[in-house]
Amino acid sequence: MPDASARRIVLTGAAGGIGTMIRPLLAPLYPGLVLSDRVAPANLQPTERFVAAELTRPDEVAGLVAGADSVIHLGGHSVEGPWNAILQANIIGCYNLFEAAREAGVRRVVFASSNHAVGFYPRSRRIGPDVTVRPDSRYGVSKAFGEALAALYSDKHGMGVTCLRIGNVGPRPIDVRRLSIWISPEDLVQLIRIGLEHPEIRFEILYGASDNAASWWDNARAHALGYRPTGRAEDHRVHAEAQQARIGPDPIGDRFQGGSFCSAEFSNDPTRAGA
Ligand code: 15L
Repeated sequence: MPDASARRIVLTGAAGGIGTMIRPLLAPLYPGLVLSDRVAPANLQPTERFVAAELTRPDEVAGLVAGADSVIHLGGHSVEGPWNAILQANIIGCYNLFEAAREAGVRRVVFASSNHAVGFYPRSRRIGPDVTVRPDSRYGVSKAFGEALAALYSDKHGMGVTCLRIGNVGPRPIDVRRLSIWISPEDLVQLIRIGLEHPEIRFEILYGASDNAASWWDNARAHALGYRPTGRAEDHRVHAEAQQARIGPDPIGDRFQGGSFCSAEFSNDPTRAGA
Protein backbone atom coordinates (compact mmCIF):
# COMPACT_ATOMS: atom_id res chain seq x y z
CA MET A 1 0.00 0.00 0.00
CA PRO A 2 1.47 3.41 -0.92
CA ASP A 3 2.20 5.95 1.79
CA ALA A 4 -1.01 7.68 3.00
CA SER A 5 0.17 11.07 1.72
CA ALA A 6 0.73 9.68 -1.77
CA ARG A 7 -2.66 8.03 -2.06
CA ARG A 8 -5.42 9.46 -4.18
CA ILE A 9 -8.55 8.57 -2.22
CA VAL A 10 -11.97 9.61 -3.47
CA LEU A 11 -14.76 10.45 -1.01
CA THR A 12 -18.20 10.39 -2.63
CA GLY A 13 -21.14 12.03 -0.87
CA ALA A 14 -18.73 14.60 0.56
CA ALA A 15 -21.43 17.27 0.85
CA GLY A 16 -23.85 15.00 2.76
CA GLY A 17 -24.37 14.70 6.50
CA ILE A 18 -21.72 12.06 7.19
CA GLY A 19 -19.30 13.51 4.64
CA THR A 20 -19.51 16.89 6.32
CA MET A 21 -18.77 15.38 9.75
CA ILE A 22 -15.76 13.30 8.69
CA ARG A 23 -14.04 15.58 6.14
CA PRO A 24 -12.05 17.46 8.81
CA LEU A 25 -10.98 14.15 10.37
CA LEU A 26 -9.90 12.58 7.09
CA ALA A 27 -8.04 15.63 5.76
CA PRO A 28 -4.92 15.35 7.96
CA LEU A 29 -4.78 11.57 7.50
CA TYR A 30 -5.06 11.56 3.71
CA PRO A 31 -3.69 14.72 2.07
CA GLY A 32 -4.51 13.26 -1.36
CA LEU A 33 -8.23 13.10 -0.56
CA VAL A 34 -10.52 14.11 -3.43
CA LEU A 35 -14.02 15.17 -2.42
CA SER A 36 -16.95 14.51 -4.70
CA ASP A 37 -20.67 15.09 -4.80
CA ARG A 38 -23.19 16.52 -7.22
CA VAL A 39 -22.45 20.01 -5.94
CA ALA A 40 -19.54 21.25 -3.85
CA PRO A 41 -19.93 21.41 -0.06
CA ALA A 42 -20.92 24.92 1.01
CA ASN A 43 -17.90 25.22 3.30
CA LEU A 44 -15.26 23.84 0.92
CA GLN A 45 -11.84 24.83 2.24
CA PRO A 46 -9.09 26.25 -0.01
CA THR A 47 -6.97 23.21 0.89
CA GLU A 48 -9.68 20.74 -0.20
CA ARG A 49 -9.92 19.37 -3.72
CA PHE A 50 -13.40 18.87 -5.16
CA VAL A 51 -14.56 17.10 -8.33
CA ALA A 52 -18.27 17.21 -9.18
CA ALA A 53 -19.75 13.92 -10.38
CA GLU A 54 -23.25 12.57 -10.88
CA LEU A 55 -23.30 8.89 -9.84
CA THR A 56 -25.85 8.04 -12.52
CA ARG A 57 -23.39 9.19 -15.23
CA PRO A 58 -20.81 6.45 -15.91
CA ASP A 59 -18.54 8.88 -17.77
CA GLU A 60 -18.45 11.28 -14.83
CA VAL A 61 -17.83 8.49 -12.33
CA ALA A 62 -15.02 7.09 -14.51
CA GLY A 63 -13.39 10.54 -14.65
CA LEU A 64 -13.70 10.86 -10.90
CA VAL A 65 -11.99 7.58 -9.99
CA ALA A 66 -9.29 7.65 -12.71
CA GLY A 67 -5.93 7.41 -10.95
CA ALA A 68 -7.47 6.69 -7.54
CA ASP A 69 -6.24 3.80 -5.43
CA SER A 70 -9.22 3.84 -3.04
CA VAL A 71 -12.79 5.08 -2.76
CA ILE A 72 -14.88 5.85 0.31
CA HIS A 73 -18.38 5.56 -1.13
CA LEU A 74 -20.89 7.52 0.93
CA GLY A 75 -22.73 8.95 -2.06
CA GLY A 76 -26.35 8.18 -2.86
CA HIS A 77 -29.81 8.59 -1.39
CA SER A 78 -29.36 8.33 2.37
CA VAL A 79 -32.91 7.68 3.59
CA GLU A 80 -36.07 5.96 2.37
CA GLY A 81 -37.44 7.47 -0.83
CA PRO A 82 -39.49 6.79 -3.94
CA TRP A 83 -38.29 3.82 -5.96
CA ASN A 84 -36.91 5.86 -8.81
CA ALA A 85 -34.76 7.98 -6.51
CA ILE A 86 -33.36 4.83 -4.85
CA LEU A 87 -32.91 3.10 -8.21
CA GLN A 88 -30.96 5.96 -9.75
CA ALA A 89 -28.70 6.89 -6.85
CA ASN A 90 -28.21 3.64 -4.93
CA ILE A 91 -28.60 0.88 -7.49
CA ILE A 92 -27.42 2.38 -10.79
CA GLY A 93 -25.11 4.85 -9.06
CA CYS A 94 -23.54 2.17 -6.88
CA TYR A 95 -23.02 -0.13 -9.87
CA ASN A 96 -21.43 2.71 -11.83
CA LEU A 97 -19.08 3.38 -8.94
CA PHE A 98 -17.90 -0.23 -8.54
CA GLU A 99 -17.56 -0.74 -12.28
CA ALA A 100 -15.58 2.47 -12.78
CA ALA A 101 -13.42 1.52 -9.80
CA ARG A 102 -12.68 -1.88 -11.33
CA GLU A 103 -11.77 -0.34 -14.68
CA ALA A 104 -9.51 2.19 -12.96
CA GLY A 105 -7.71 -0.51 -10.91
CA VAL A 106 -8.94 0.83 -7.58
CA ARG A 107 -7.66 -1.50 -4.85
CA ARG A 108 -9.86 -0.60 -1.89
CA VAL A 109 -13.48 0.50 -1.53
CA VAL A 110 -15.19 1.34 1.74
CA PHE A 111 -18.93 1.16 1.12
CA ALA A 112 -21.38 2.98 3.38
CA SER A 113 -23.99 0.29 3.92
CA SER A 114 -26.58 0.78 6.60
CA ASN A 115 -28.29 -0.84 9.56
CA HIS A 116 -31.40 -0.70 7.38
CA ALA A 117 -30.09 -3.65 5.35
CA VAL A 118 -30.94 -5.70 8.46
CA GLY A 119 -33.57 -3.45 10.04
CA PHE A 120 -36.26 -6.12 10.39
CA TYR A 121 -34.32 -8.09 12.98
CA PRO A 122 -36.05 -7.66 16.33
CA ARG A 123 -34.29 -5.63 18.97
CA SER A 124 -34.30 -8.73 21.17
CA ARG A 125 -31.89 -10.47 18.79
CA ARG A 126 -28.12 -9.94 18.67
CA ILE A 127 -26.87 -10.25 15.12
CA GLY A 128 -23.47 -10.57 13.52
CA PRO A 129 -22.29 -9.62 10.04
CA ASP A 130 -23.19 -13.02 8.58
CA VAL A 131 -26.98 -12.94 9.02
CA THR A 132 -29.32 -13.00 6.03
CA VAL A 133 -30.24 -9.47 5.06
CA ARG A 134 -33.68 -8.34 6.27
CA PRO A 135 -34.10 -4.87 4.76
CA ASP A 136 -36.73 -2.58 6.22
CA SER A 137 -37.21 -0.25 3.24
CA ARG A 138 -36.40 0.26 -0.42
CA TYR A 139 -33.37 2.13 0.91
CA GLY A 140 -32.37 -0.93 2.97
CA VAL A 141 -32.76 -3.15 -0.11
CA SER A 142 -30.41 -0.83 -2.01
CA LYS A 143 -27.81 -1.17 0.74
CA ALA A 144 -28.12 -4.97 0.59
CA PHE A 145 -27.59 -4.65 -3.16
CA GLY A 146 -24.46 -2.58 -2.54
CA GLU A 147 -23.13 -5.25 -0.17
CA ALA A 148 -23.78 -7.90 -2.83
CA LEU A 149 -21.95 -5.82 -5.46
CA ALA A 150 -19.09 -5.39 -3.03
CA ALA A 151 -18.83 -9.17 -2.58
CA LEU A 152 -18.88 -9.69 -6.35
CA TYR A 153 -16.11 -7.18 -7.01
CA SER A 154 -14.06 -8.63 -4.18
CA ASP A 155 -14.42 -12.27 -5.22
CA LYS A 156 -14.31 -11.81 -8.97
CA HIS A 157 -11.86 -8.92 -9.30
CA GLY A 158 -9.80 -8.97 -6.12
CA MET A 159 -10.95 -5.57 -4.89
CA GLY A 160 -10.59 -5.18 -1.11
CA VAL A 161 -14.01 -4.03 0.03
CA THR A 162 -15.32 -3.15 3.46
CA CYS A 163 -19.05 -2.64 3.91
CA LEU A 164 -19.88 -0.61 6.99
CA ARG A 165 -23.41 -1.19 8.25
CA ILE A 166 -23.57 2.25 9.72
CA GLY A 167 -25.93 2.96 12.58
CA ASN A 168 -26.44 6.66 13.22
CA VAL A 169 -23.53 9.09 13.03
CA GLY A 170 -23.46 12.24 15.13
CA PRO A 171 -22.01 13.94 18.16
CA ARG A 172 -24.33 11.93 20.43
CA PRO A 173 -27.28 9.48 20.27
CA ILE A 174 -30.51 11.34 19.59
CA ASP A 175 -33.06 8.84 20.98
CA VAL A 176 -33.29 5.46 22.70
CA ARG A 177 -32.90 3.47 19.48
CA ARG A 178 -29.71 5.34 18.71
CA LEU A 179 -28.28 4.31 22.14
CA SER A 180 -27.87 0.91 20.47
CA ILE A 181 -26.63 2.02 17.04
CA TRP A 182 -24.88 5.37 17.51
CA ILE A 183 -21.38 5.94 16.17
CA SER A 184 -19.22 9.00 16.69
CA PRO A 185 -17.55 10.56 13.64
CA GLU A 186 -14.16 9.66 15.14
CA ASP A 187 -15.08 5.98 15.48
CA LEU A 188 -16.44 5.92 11.94
CA VAL A 189 -13.12 7.27 10.68
CA GLN A 190 -11.35 4.48 12.62
CA LEU A 191 -13.42 1.92 10.69
CA ILE A 192 -12.78 3.68 7.38
CA ARG A 193 -9.04 3.58 8.08
CA ILE A 194 -9.26 -0.16 8.71
CA GLY A 195 -11.01 -0.53 5.35
CA LEU A 196 -8.39 1.53 3.57
CA GLU A 197 -5.28 0.22 5.28
CA HIS A 198 -5.61 -3.14 6.98
CA PRO A 199 -3.56 -5.68 5.02
CA GLU A 200 -6.09 -8.52 5.50
CA ILE A 201 -9.07 -6.83 3.85
CA ARG A 202 -10.74 -8.86 1.12
CA PHE A 203 -14.47 -8.64 1.79
CA GLU A 204 -15.75 -7.49 5.14
CA ILE A 205 -19.05 -6.47 6.65
CA LEU A 206 -18.53 -4.50 9.86
CA TYR A 207 -21.04 -2.71 12.04
CA GLY A 208 -20.65 1.03 12.27
CA ALA A 209 -21.31 1.46 15.99
CA SER A 210 -19.38 2.97 18.88
CA ASP A 211 -18.79 1.19 22.20
CA ASN A 212 -22.51 0.96 23.01
CA ALA A 213 -23.55 -1.13 26.01
CA ALA A 214 -27.05 -1.52 24.49
CA SER A 215 -25.76 -2.64 21.09
CA TRP A 216 -27.66 -5.30 19.10
CA TRP A 217 -24.62 -6.16 17.02
CA ASP A 218 -21.72 -8.55 17.36
CA ASN A 219 -18.80 -6.52 16.03
CA ALA A 220 -16.07 -8.99 16.99
CA ARG A 221 -14.64 -8.97 13.47
CA ALA A 222 -14.13 -5.19 13.60
CA HIS A 223 -12.35 -5.59 16.93
CA ALA A 224 -10.18 -8.38 15.49
CA LEU A 225 -9.14 -5.94 12.77
CA GLY A 226 -8.06 -3.43 15.41
CA TYR A 227 -11.20 -1.34 15.96
CA ARG A 228 -11.11 0.35 19.38
CA PRO A 229 -14.14 2.63 19.59
CA THR A 230 -13.94 5.47 22.06
CA GLY A 231 -17.53 6.73 21.91
CA ARG A 232 -19.89 5.36 24.59
CA ALA A 233 -23.59 5.83 24.00
CA GLU A 234 -24.38 5.32 27.70
CA ASP A 235 -22.60 8.58 28.50
CA HIS A 236 -25.51 10.28 26.70
CA ARG A 237 -28.42 8.21 27.99
CA VAL A 238 -30.14 11.04 29.86
CA HIS A 239 -30.20 13.20 26.73
CA ALA A 240 -31.36 10.31 24.52
CA GLU A 241 -34.20 9.36 26.89
CA ALA A 242 -35.34 12.98 27.12
CA GLN A 243 -35.47 13.17 23.33
CA GLN A 244 -37.33 9.85 23.18
CA ALA A 245 -40.01 11.16 25.53
CA ARG A 246 -40.73 13.90 23.00
CA ILE A 247 -41.03 11.41 20.12
CA GLY A 248 -43.45 9.00 21.80
CA PRO A 249 -44.13 5.34 21.05
CA ASP A 250 -44.07 3.62 17.66
CA PRO A 251 -45.71 0.20 18.29
CA ILE A 252 -44.20 -1.41 15.19
CA GLY A 253 -40.92 0.46 14.88
CA ASP A 254 -40.05 0.01 18.56
CA ARG A 255 -39.94 -3.81 18.12
CA PHE A 256 -37.39 -3.77 15.34
CA GLN A 257 -33.83 -2.56 14.93
CA GLY A 258 -34.70 -0.32 11.97
CA GLY A 259 -37.25 1.69 13.98
CA SER A 260 -39.46 4.01 11.95
CA PHE A 261 -38.05 2.62 8.67
CA CYS A 262 -39.93 -0.58 9.64
CA SER A 263 -43.22 1.04 10.59
CA ALA A 264 -43.37 3.29 7.52
CA GLU A 265 -45.79 1.82 4.94
CA PHE A 266 -46.17 -1.29 7.15
CA SER A 267 -49.20 -3.43 6.28
CA ASN A 268 -48.28 -6.83 7.77
CA ASP A 269 -49.41 -8.59 10.92
CA PRO A 270 -46.61 -7.51 13.33
CA THR A 271 -46.21 -11.09 14.62
CA ARG A 272 -45.32 -12.22 11.10
CA ALA A 273 -42.59 -9.65 10.49
CA GLY A 274 -38.89 -9.95 11.19
CA ALA A 275 -36.73 -12.87 12.18
C1 15L B 1 -29.36 5.53 7.87
O1 15L B 1 -28.94 4.65 7.14
C2 15L B 1 -29.60 6.89 7.36
O2 15L B 1 -28.68 7.26 6.35
C3 15L B 1 -29.60 7.93 8.44
O3 15L B 1 -30.19 9.10 7.93
C4 15L B 1 -30.36 7.48 9.68
O4 15L B 1 -31.72 7.32 9.37
C5 15L B 1 -29.77 6.17 10.16
O5 15L B 1 -29.76 5.21 9.13
C6 15L B 1 -30.53 5.59 11.37
O6 15L B 1 -31.00 4.46 11.30
O7 15L B 1 -30.59 6.28 12.37
